[in-house]
Amino acid sequence: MKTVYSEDHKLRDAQSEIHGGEIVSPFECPRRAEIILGAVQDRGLGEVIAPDDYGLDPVLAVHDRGFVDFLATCAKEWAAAGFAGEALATCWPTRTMGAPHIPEHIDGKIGYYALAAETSITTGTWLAALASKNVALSATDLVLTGAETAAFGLCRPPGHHAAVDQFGGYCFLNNAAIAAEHALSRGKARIAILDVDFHHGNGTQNIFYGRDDVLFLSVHGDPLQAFPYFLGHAEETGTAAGEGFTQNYPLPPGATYELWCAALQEALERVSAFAPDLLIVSLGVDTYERDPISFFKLTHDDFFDYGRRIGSLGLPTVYLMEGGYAVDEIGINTTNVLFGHQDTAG
Ligand code: SP5
Ligand code: ZN
Repeated sequence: MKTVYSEDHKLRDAQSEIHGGEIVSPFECPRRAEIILGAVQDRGLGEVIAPDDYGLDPVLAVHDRGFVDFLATCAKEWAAAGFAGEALATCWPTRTMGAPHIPEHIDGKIGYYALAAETSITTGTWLAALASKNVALSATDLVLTGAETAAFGLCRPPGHHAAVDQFGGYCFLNNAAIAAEHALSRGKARIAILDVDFHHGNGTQNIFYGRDDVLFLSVHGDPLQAFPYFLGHAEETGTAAGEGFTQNYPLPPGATYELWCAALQEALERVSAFAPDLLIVSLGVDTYERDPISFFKLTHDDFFDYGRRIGSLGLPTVYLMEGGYAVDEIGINTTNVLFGHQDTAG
């Protein structure tokens, strides 16, 4: 299986994350991608190639123009406002306020476009996010052109928390959604997105909630107990034309592979019944038993096993990297899924 990778991910190198009331060094760090790349190379998964540049059109097919402009200029505006640290949101349009206007001051604007406070915006963030969506699009094109039956986009920063006009949860542009929309624009009729990251893919759900051409399925920590806390419940199944095209599988703290795999099997049956032209897997490996911010109990072997299950669907498949914060073991866990896939799909 080929891997698409860009060094530009290193431009996203934030120093601050709000965690447990402290400012800590971010869990989502450049070393994550380096360790995954190392495992891809050391274990001989396949060729590693650089992405093409797809420009902004595929981004604007998914995200709001004002949001995209905000991401592109936020770090500069923050510095120009005289703030010394990285850009962090501290004030939101909450349930009692709504948002009748978009603030002009960057301190207000960042609150309008943020869905969580933990994620800072730095000077290199925008270029890294652009490179990450190019990685996703290039990996998708490897499969769309028929050149490959499966491909791995080593995306960083991740994307699945990014909504139409919100960033957060370490995500800025929704790589999986951008890839799905791109595949539709290239003549594919039906796309399935299977999100196996520990966290609910609230952004992806948000983007496709009213649509019947993209099936969204997510297995994740119950939002009553885990980030992103306000979306990802089992009763969210889509709206209007999209009714029945979203399915969530929230699982409780301590969930083992037995429970997790039962949910995955249900999701895979939904994928098969939908018979998509393309399967996009939002691949987060923060389901790992020693992940520092998550609560599932998957082992190294479990990642290989579920890769086999996904591969046995026999669908054109693009894996796009999302989360995973047990950095020393992120390479083995990620490549285990990809080798598992290859083991059945050939
Ligand atoms: C892409 C991705 O995996 N994003 C995750 C963003 C999670 N950010 C908030 C984490 C809050 C963690 N609280 C954990 C308490 C653990 N003891
Ligand atoms: Zn995650």
